[in-house]
Amino acid sequence: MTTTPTPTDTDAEAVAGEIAPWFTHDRFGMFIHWGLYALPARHEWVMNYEKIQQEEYEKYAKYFDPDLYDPRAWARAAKAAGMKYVVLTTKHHEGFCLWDTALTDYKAPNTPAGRDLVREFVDAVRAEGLRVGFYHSLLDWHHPDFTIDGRHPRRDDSPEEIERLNAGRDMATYREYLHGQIRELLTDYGRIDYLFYDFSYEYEPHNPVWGGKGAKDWGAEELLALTRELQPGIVVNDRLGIPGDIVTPEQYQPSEPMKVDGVEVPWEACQTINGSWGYFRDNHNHKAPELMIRMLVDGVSKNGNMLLNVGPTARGELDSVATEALEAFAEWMHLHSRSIYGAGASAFETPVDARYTQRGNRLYLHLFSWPFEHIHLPGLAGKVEYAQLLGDASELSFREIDPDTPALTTGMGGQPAGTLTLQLPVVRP
Ligand code: FHN
Repeated sequence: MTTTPTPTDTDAEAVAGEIAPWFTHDRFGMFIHWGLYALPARHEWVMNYEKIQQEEYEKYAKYFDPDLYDPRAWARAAKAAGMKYVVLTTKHHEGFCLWDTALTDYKAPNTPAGRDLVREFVDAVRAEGLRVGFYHSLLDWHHPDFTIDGRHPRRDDSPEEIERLNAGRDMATYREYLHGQIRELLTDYGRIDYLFYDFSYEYEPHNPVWGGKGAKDWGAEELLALTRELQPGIVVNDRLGIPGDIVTPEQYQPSEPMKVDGVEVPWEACQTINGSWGYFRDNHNHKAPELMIRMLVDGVSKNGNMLLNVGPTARGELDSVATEALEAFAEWMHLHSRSIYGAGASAFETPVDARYTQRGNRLYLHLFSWPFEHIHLPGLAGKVEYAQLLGDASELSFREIDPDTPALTTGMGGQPAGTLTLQLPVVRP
């Protein structure tokens, strides 16, 4: 049974040509990369990196038995961490489908999982009052009509062999498949709030085998029109090879608010915990939770969102690294979410090693290093009415040391360095 989301104050429909208000209000989402690649458990590109050929890779479908899959637990962990939307890979480049698609047998219901995993995901996310996003790979290394190019697992076959194989492949047929699956996903699962297409890559004319794929290969204009027709108000990313609603920097933080043709645009940085999107058992290179919290703050300070990825195991659970990160966010967001939701960049000059986020007349100063007794805030003289630590609302004294720079004495509040956030009601913007 598909439940529909409860309307919220940010549920206002997008004005034509503008992005749905919830996206720039909510700021923080969970990305989930889950598929057969969780079984080899060494990166979602393992089929490509190790050139595992189709016949061998398909064996993983026989052993995909996520007996501990509980998307409600995933959704609860996301909600507790302060995430407001959750984006699940319906199909990654491997071509394996998590939902009960009518267009291929390479799907979860035909594995020991034995059911439509997307249906349970959608119902669980909505039951927690969160918004639903689908990731959908434009690449498909399993589909017999997807032509071999420089990113295909068969890229190192001889040019003659590649030419022979591609002679029998028809991208027009693949486009029909791609559009047909999007029609299924945007028709059969109720309201979908966000679609993350992935990804277009450059043509490299000097090497026809390495030729990339872009808008014309996907039928991008038609696909985007179909997306908006089936889900009015949906947020669509920028990876079809034509402009979408948002820009999606990946695994980096932009240095300032993002612009396209000189005009500021909504953006979302997608980030991993350890450099791998899919579950990677032996990768212990994970970011410290404090660093990821700062990345969220940094993004909001530049009018951006953060989509933080987790890669569940093949049994369907989040691993301890993901759980530790989400618990750290839960603790921080419990006290600091007021400086994130509905907040964005401030026009005031930011002190060194700090970020401002501003929401209305509330200015939030996030200190990334502990100031010694004072911190000087340029441009705020005569503008600050009151200062307090956000975490415990305790008052902080401040005074104006010159016409332009009030200093704040920072009480040695109980906040660990790096999360000292002050709330400054700015009386005059
Ligand atoms: O190739 C994919 C990758 O596996 C992952 O899904 C990321 C997430 O944004 N997108 C592509 C790389 O840009």
